[in-house]
Amino acid sequence: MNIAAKTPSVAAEAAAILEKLGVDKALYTEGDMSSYSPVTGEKIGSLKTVSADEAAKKIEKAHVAFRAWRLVPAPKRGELVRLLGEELRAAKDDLGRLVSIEAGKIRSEGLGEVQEMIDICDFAVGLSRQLYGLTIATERPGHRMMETWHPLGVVGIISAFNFPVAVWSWNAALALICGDAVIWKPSEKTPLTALASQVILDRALARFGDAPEGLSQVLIGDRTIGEILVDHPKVPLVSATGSTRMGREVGPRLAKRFARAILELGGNNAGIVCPSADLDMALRAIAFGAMGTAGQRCTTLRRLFVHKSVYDQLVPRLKKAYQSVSVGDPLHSSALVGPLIDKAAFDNMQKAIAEAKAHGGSVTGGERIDVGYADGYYAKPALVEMPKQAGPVMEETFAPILYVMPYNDFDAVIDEHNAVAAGLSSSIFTRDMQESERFLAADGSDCGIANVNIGTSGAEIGGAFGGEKETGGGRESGSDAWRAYMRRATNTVNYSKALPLAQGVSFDIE
Ligand code: UN1
Repeated sequence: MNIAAKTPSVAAEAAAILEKLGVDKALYTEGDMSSYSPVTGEKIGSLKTVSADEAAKKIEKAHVAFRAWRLVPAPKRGELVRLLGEELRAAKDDLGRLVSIEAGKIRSEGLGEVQEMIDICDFAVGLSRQLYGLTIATERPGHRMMETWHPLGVVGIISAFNFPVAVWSWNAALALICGDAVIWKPSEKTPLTALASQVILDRALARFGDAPEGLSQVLIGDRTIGEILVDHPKVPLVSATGSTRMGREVGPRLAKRFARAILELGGNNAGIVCPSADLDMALRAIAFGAMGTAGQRCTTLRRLFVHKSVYDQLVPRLKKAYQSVSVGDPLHSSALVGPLIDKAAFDNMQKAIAEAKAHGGSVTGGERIDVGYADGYYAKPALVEMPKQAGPVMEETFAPILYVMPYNDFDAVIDEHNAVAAGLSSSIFTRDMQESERFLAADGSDCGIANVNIGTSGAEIGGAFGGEKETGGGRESGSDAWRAYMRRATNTVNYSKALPLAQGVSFDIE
């Protein structure tokens, strides 16, 4: 079922939301950088960009803010993030709607993204009283050894269009409780949600009272502005989300000046459906993982290995789900699949499908859907049955294409699962604990996220988020990801009256 749109003028709605949230109108009406809604293709903003000089000045200002903020006790810094969580709760509907307008997410996913922001705020508030260091046994009498975690500096955040605000909040909430200042370069495709998030944080800052000015700032601009952030000596950590190609440029530049990187790059995530799998459950998880967010999550399911014994039971049902899934305007319909971000994304999808056909693939779906907007790029999600893993299956195409392949042997399928360059998320559907445990073991999935009987996408914020190999190796969000935002000092204190040296070394001067 394809759902036609009724109401246009997304631009007017975006402007109304921005005004309600309190974003300065000049910032998005008087500039020279255009932003568009993927829902209709309409222009929704003319953004003021920063010059290279202004960007550098903002970074200097953030550094001054950091020097003050690092002295505020961590639980008090947590209070700011608690207020941010409150403000986000109050703004959830508006910001969620703006995410839908600017990134094309369906309503529940737009709201889900803001919920993810609220969740990380709650997590960070608790963490603000738990920035623990260890006390370590020393080999010397009358000594104490311990670790202290100190604020790091200005944290640069480069985010992608597909999670335009949640990924910022994972980084910002942690950085702020860790005593850091943050500077954010959002995707050029989603600058309005960034401006909105900044005013929401500004409201929390106003309520907080005496936080230093410039603690959180946004840099609107193109990649040259991102480069200033990456190269600036007063930015000791850059957390960048985007393509592996972007990471290949950012990583070495940061390494050159010994800055830290948290890189969250491509994913080519796979699932394995074993003979004992609950197929009803697998079907639902696969459908959300592969078609949800129009296939535009880093964690989207892109490869599916199905055991030969259940292939003919599962794959026809999956095809039916692909044929019947509703694709449409996410703002004015209840469609489950919204638009691709732009024409380039649609063209890439078509290119991958053509390559898959050339490699023997048999395609269900994939065609453009007319929802009534010439400049909106809607596509039916594609399910491609492949004889084997080859050609485009080895690459991440940021679109709803699921490659399905049969398998016979469990050891061999684990090897195939791990044969791609990326290593973000993975899942197995089985009721056989030997298979599930093997998948999670050292010789199982090589990804940063490995799941059993749930899909590859939709991770909770409480776990560390990120992946291996060409995914970049960074970890954000939950668990102990906070450590990347602080510097560790090892302290040894001598409270004795002697000076024993470690390793029994003697060095007796006269
Ligand atoms: C991303 O696509 O960059 O696990 C992040 C998920 C979301 C985050 C995805 N919580 O799908």
